[in-house]
Amino acid sequence: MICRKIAWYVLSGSCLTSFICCTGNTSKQPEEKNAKEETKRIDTVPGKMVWIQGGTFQMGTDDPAFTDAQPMHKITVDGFYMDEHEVTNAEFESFVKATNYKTVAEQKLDTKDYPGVPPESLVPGSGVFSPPGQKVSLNDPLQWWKYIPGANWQHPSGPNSSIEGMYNNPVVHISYDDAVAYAKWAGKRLPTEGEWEYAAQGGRGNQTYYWGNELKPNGKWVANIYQGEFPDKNTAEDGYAGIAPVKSFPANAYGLYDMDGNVWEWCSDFYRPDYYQHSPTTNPRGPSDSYDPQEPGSVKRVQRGGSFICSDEYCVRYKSGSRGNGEIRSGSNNLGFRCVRDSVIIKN
Ligand SMILES: [Ca+2]
Ligand SMILES: [Ca+2]
Repeated sequence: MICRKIAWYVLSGSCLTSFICCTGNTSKQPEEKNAKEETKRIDTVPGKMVWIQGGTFQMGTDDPAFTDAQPMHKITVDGFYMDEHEVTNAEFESFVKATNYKTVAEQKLDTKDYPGVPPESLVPGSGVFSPPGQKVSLNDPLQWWKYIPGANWQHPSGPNSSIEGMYNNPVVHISYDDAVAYAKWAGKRLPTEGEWEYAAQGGRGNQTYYWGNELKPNGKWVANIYQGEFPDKNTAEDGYAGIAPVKSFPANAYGLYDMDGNVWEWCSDFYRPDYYQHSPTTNPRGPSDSYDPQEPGSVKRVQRGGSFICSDEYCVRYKSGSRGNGEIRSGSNNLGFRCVRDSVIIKN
């Protein structure tokens, strides 16, 4: 996932030394007061959320390409509600209208975070996937990632773009901090990495892809990923060269859409590549802080599921069990989120 530090790298002319491939439901639970003291679980499903029954599963992968997702280990998660799809532009707009919230991509960059960069160059913006138009080395992400001043959730490709007609698309250019702010407003939270993977498996167990072991079951693409030669020849065989409206592809057995592909999704866990070697077996919530040896100075959280620019050629992290990560104040036009909510026990 692109790091907002791309701004520093681009603006300062430095090389990017590492690079990870790579309705706001405001309705409150009823608080009816009844003379009868009775405790019961709310079994009604909140709008656009599905109940994920808790259980035990194998987390991680044996794929040697994903050393930070090893070893495979058995964990148990409690049940929870999960948004059936990625948070959309329409949902995020409801949040912004209600709160006047400004995302990180819309805020001025702090000079102390970007040493050596002239203050006049520190303009709000975000990373945008910008295919170079010719074949390039896959070792240099700056060939296809550009820091675009004025790019943010309302202007996904830059200041001259808008979300008009794209209200059912997942919101993008969302940093971790932005996602947490939305979740709090909606009375929800971000999923833990364990919850996310359990939900993505949809009861299938650990397979190559969350949808199964075949890349194209029955000859059909079942997620919005990248087809063609990366990054300059996107054949869009799945119907979408960029982001797809949510629910454009089939749901998994739990009724969840686009867990694989479309846009990356934030999880609440701090990122550490060795966490699976000692994580708890019940409701793991991630390490107490983050450490990524590739970017040791950055505070990072986990991201999951890959995006519309993931393929077997580049950013293979849409595969089952694989992990992504990102700096918490960074966003890009392939990064969004979805929320979860605990079951609620109330007294009537
Ligand atoms: Ca696609
Ligand atoms: Ca997704």
